[in-house]
Amino acid sequence: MSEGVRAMWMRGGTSKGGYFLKDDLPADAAARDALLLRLMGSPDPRQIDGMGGADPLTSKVAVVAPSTRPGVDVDYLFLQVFVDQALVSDAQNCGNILAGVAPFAIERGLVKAAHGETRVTIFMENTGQIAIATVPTPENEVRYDGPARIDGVPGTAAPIPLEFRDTAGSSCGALLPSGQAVDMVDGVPVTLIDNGMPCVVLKAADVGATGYESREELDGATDLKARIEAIRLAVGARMNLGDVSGKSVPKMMLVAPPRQGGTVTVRSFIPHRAHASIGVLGAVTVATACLIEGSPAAEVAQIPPGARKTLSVEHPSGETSCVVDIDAQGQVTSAAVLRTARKLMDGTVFP
Ligand code: NQM
Repeated sequence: MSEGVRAMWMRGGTSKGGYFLKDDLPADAAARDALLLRLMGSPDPRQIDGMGGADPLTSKVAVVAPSTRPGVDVDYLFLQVFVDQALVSDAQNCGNILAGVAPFAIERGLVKAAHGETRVTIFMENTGQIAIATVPTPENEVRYDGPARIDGVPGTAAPIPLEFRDTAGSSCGALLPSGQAVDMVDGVPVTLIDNGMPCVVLKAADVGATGYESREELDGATDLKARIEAIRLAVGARMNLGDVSGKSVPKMMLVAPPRQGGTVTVRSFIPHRAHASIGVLGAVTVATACLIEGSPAAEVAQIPPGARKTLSVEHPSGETSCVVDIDAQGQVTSAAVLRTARKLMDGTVFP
């Protein structure tokens, strides 16, 4: 590997990371993970000797391959490269890095660009589910610039809508893995829920927070972090995730009433640092929690009427809108989130 590895670096939504063709990485998972740790510069809180940005949100990897599944264009494996531990985890999905997968697949020739826009069907290997990304390709080439704005990213870029179906129970086996809307953990009412991302949703006020803190305030709140980590560790087995001490899931979602005219306000821990905004599937999962009667999220949420709802999740850098379809039983049947992506570098990285 001393000659380097072919890679593209991209911003996907509000995250950033390396995009690799599966064939450009070692086939053996242990060798692949060792290489990725080296490329990112982990473990080191500054990742000074690598490409990582010293933040879980910029220490991410997409591994992409042509798919052999019927009706699917590409397979996408997401890997979280921990910043300060020698750990690479495939235990979660990432809807932000997902935003760069379709442009990358087109750029690498795995998918032929249509004239106008190209729909790319992506199998998300981490959770075994499908997402459909639509990429503007006006001249049969990916267009990155455009008018779409997402909170947490300066400026505008080409819109890449992402559609998700059948995300309930992606990692936990059921939308509500404990079988209940509310569980009591350490005296705090929580909803254990997975609509694409395993999450523990609780009222910020129940753990002594407001839900309107900045990322920096939350990262500095040692007692609060210890309290919610104790809750997280206690629910791993109930969420069918086992011992979660070395895992990046479940995410901890502290909710409060909306302040900007949206549906709900969230401060998320992913799980040990506060998120600068919110994850894509994390947002879909919290939005779904708001629709569950009797849940802590439902108590603080403002829900708009109709079978197709735009649920605006307010977060530290703005809001993320999730468009969800609801069936007659009140279940979410599909969700869509608008993202953008940007190609930053295409070349060779050296271990
Ligand atoms: O929830 C961060 C992110 C994510 C994950 C995290 C994500 C999602 O913002 O789909 O995108 O929760 O670790 O990239």
